[in-house]
Amino acid sequence: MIKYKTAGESHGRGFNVIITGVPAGLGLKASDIDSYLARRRAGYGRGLRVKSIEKDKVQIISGIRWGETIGSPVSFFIENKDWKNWGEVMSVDPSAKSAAVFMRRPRPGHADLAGLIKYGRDDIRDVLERASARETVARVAAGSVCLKLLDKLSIRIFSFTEDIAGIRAEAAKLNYAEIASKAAASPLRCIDKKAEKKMLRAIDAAAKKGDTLGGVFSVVVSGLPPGFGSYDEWENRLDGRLAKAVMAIPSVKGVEIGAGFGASSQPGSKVHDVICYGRKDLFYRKSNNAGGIEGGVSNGMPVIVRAALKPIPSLGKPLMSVDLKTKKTVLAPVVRGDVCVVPAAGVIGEAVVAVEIANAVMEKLGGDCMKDVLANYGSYLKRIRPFWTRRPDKE
Ligand code: EPS
Repeated sequence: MIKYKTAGESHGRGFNVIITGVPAGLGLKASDIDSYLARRRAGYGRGLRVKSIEKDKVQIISGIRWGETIGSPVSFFIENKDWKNWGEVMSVDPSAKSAAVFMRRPRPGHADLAGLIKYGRDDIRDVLERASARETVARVAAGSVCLKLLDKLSIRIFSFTEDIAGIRAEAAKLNYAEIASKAAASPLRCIDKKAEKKMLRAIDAAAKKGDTLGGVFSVVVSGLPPGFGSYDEWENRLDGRLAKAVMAIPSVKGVEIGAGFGASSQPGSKVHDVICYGRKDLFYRKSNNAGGIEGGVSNGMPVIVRAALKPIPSLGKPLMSVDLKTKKTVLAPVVRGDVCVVPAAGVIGEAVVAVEIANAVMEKLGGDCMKDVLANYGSYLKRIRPFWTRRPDKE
């Protein structure tokens, strides 16, 4: 099993991430991971801190020697460059407490009030520091290891922005490689230039008004053969595992697999993907409303996961709240933040999906080193050869 844990606070020293279960012999360089981290920081609508303060470079602490994993836990440290400005506020020294200004106005939509009640704290800072989406830098670092692993098996993952504040990108008749490269070239990771223009304008208008915007991103897994995930126990279903990982991204409020909610309003005859057989393609589906998963098992079609994000809760023009001490109605505080994080969330989506897919792959194939993983994969692909074959030209 590939598992990871993160530790760190938004304005603390930085983030640790420990990833266990990574097979030995996987080539990994710090620069590979850094390039994923840079993609997460990018995107129009990000705030001052991610644009100009944070650099997000991993320090490899363990698990890698001479450019390869060695089978021990892989761990990274990612420094918060902003920490130097927060040394006093985030001090571990008890004497710093007397000078601290407590945050007592919880922001609607944030973890502020619920977290304060839960952990019995007096200062909202104790809550927001860990609830902050800054933590996703560590998730992306973990995901980038899994993306590398999956790449060795020709399983590729990419994302794109489908919607910002109700402005929908038109679906284009492009193959997946073209969608991925168009998304990478767009400041919003959007492949529809016309929609992108409107989205950019909407973000500028929201920023001017001190408001924030949500949206929808899609993650696609291409090249995943049938048979990963299982219906044997409820928690092994691949769709359930993906939904949990994607729903746990900050601000995500809805997750769909394939046609998702849209499937509920159609009759079964219009929803289910007809099974076909061709000499070259072998068994394939005419459509992909199932989003590549049937019965909790991958069916050989691309896996499609879509997520809806609420607008982030730190508003430039704040909503009303209540002061925790005086119980008086007050404005929530204005804190520095982002206007729209949908493009960044897509990159985080790729990472958390990669962890789940890599996990399903390792669970099925086993293997302590890449040689074993690849040999086991080869033998599985050989066994299912009468049913499924990779067709990159069709993806
Ligand atoms: C965040 C608030 C902002 C974001 C931060 C997440 O930070 P700050 O309050 O320091 O300006 O910039 O995201 C990141 C720093 C990041 O790397 O994603 C929040 O409250 O969730």
